[in-house]
Amino acid sequence: MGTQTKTMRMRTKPMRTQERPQERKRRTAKRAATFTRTTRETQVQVKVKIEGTGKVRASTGIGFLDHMLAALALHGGMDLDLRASGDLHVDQHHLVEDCGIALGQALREALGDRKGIERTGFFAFPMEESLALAALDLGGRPSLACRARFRRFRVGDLETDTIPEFLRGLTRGLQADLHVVLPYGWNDHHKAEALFKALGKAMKLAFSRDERYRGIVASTKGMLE
Ligand SMILES: [Mn+2]
Repeated sequence: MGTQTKTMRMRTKPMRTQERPQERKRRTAKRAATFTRTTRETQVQVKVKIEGTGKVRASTGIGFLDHMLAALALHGGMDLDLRASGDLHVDQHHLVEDCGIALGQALREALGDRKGIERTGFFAFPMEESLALAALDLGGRPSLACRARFRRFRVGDLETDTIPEFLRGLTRGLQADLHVVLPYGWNDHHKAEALFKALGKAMKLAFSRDERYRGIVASTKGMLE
């Protein structure tokens, strides 16, 4: 009887193989990347640090896009320096889409093997009369669902029909599945800004590290593809 009680009270430490100092360093290091994308149409340079300190600079030649990128980075808790130039004399399509692709690629490089991270994130961001929802999965399969309508052709100097193109580029660069919804709202500035802020917050959560996933990817398959 006594022996049995003793056995039941026994506690076992979780089996965890000793972590090499090198692995620990990599697991806890600040995640950052620099990425440049050059085509005949545009050039985009991105520097990003996932564990940021509020240093954000965006310069694309489109003021409202700069404002949106700054909002995304700030609410995503990351440092961002994004500079872009290109064929704005054609229209904004190439440049905005390529900014999305390049930002996605830079983030993808900064994330590395995606081990030890939350992987998914979502957020509902209110902005006065508008609400934006964003749900993100870093599962490795690029896909976009965008349910967002704008009243005007432009918001500030940004053509509103390029917003889904930015998001599509981002999902391709980042290898992520992204859903954004604007269930209601009136003012286009508020709607766009709420959308980018919701996305930043969803990213912050999806990128965050969780000790419970140490050394593994958060997938029952054991890999992300
Ligand atoms: Mn604003």
